[in-house]
Amino acid sequence: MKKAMLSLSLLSLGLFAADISVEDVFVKQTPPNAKNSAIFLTLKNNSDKDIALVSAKSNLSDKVELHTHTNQDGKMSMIKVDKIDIKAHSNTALRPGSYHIMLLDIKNPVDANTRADLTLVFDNKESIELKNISSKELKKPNHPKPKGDNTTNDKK
Ligand SMILES: [Cu+2]
Repeated sequence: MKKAMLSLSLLSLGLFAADISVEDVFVKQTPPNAKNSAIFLTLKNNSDKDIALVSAKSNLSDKVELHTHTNQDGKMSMIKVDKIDIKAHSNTALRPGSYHIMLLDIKNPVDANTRADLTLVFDNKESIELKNISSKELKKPNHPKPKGDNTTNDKK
């Protein structure tokens, strides 16, 4: 058991750059004819300075953008952002419904066998290369309740 823990921590050390580390990275699986996907991850800033993610590249798409979601008048929409900030000694999570690395015009649909490579470039000139990122199936967000369904949590 101890041996397994050790090799696991060595493995994660491999993902460390000096100032930024990456956790919980995955690419979203898509339907067979999908045009777009996204990569999600958590960025950890281990330094004393604020750092920003400024661009990304991937083998899955030639058009990779940094995006976030906004909620305007109750409508969720995606917008492109120039950078994603990671404050000193804190984490920024790229998660469904929030920040994400958008893969536009993907070359192939993303299925369970897809492995993604990803390069992250930061404003301190550091970059991080991640290889063989596995994919994950995301559950659809909760469907709106059908009209007239006033279901509550009351159990009778
Ligand atoms: Cu997007």
